[in-house]
Amino acid sequence: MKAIRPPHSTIDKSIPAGKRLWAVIALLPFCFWAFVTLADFADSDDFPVDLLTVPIGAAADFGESADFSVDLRRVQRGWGDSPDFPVDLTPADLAITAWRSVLFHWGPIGDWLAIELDPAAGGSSVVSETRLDGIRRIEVDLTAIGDPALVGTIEAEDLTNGGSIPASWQELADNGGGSYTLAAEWLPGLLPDQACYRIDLTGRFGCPITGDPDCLVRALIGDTSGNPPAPGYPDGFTNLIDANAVYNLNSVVPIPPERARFDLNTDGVVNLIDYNAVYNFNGNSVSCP
Ligand SMILES: [Ca+2]
Ligand SMILES: [Ca+2]
Ligand SMILES: [Ca+2]
Repeated sequence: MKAIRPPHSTIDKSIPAGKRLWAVIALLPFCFWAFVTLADFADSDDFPVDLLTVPIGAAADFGESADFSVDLRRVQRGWGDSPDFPVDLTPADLAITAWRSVLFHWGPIGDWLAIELDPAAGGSSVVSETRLDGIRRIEVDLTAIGDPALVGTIEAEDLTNGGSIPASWQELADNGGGSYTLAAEWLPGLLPDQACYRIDLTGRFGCPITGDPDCLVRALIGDTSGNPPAPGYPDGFTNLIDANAVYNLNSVVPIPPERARFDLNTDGVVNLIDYNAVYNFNGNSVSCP
């Protein structure tokens, strides 16, 4: 049998207006007590953590450049959240994802082309910067920037002749999407040929770094042979094997980006000019540790 419910008008009339008013008045002290208690709780020194200092390294994620504090009483939480709500202030990992030596190629290229470096390589497998301009610009890809104020001046440690050469200019660029590039440039002649250099980012950025924080790069014009990452490239010697490798690419126009190392004079074309350039440096060599 279907239940018979009284119409709304019947319910409304069951509580006289006078009683409803008294009920509201009776609740007012409780509402006031609840308001004062909640406000006091929010300002209480007993609140588990009022201020939390964020360490260097996390700061950059918040657009700050050094330590700063977060007033947790101002952190919003939604209805239904636990009072012990978590606030995750763990700094984003800073991972190094790529190292490269970069030069501008003219003519049909008209762009920067990279020789990809291998930060894990040592000895004969250290990648060579083969082009006539030598090592001028090193780029490092990062997934975060930590505290940019702590990066300091990038240096190239000369493992062949001793000493460290500070970069002439550097920048930290935001590529968007959590991708950043640190670029360091040296003026012509500061990093001579036939030398092995080490660039070390250990301890920079003020936060832990994953990936390989240091990279060796060999300055050896003409050491083009091989097909990286296949064994035999490079070998630390500029000789006729390297010259022939260039000759085999004669008249490749424009050069594919991955073959930038064969375009010694960076004119965007591999031809006999590049072949002769390698030939002129025949017999040069340098070893890396
Ligand atoms: Ca390394
Ligand atoms: Ca070689
Ligand atoms: Ca060329």
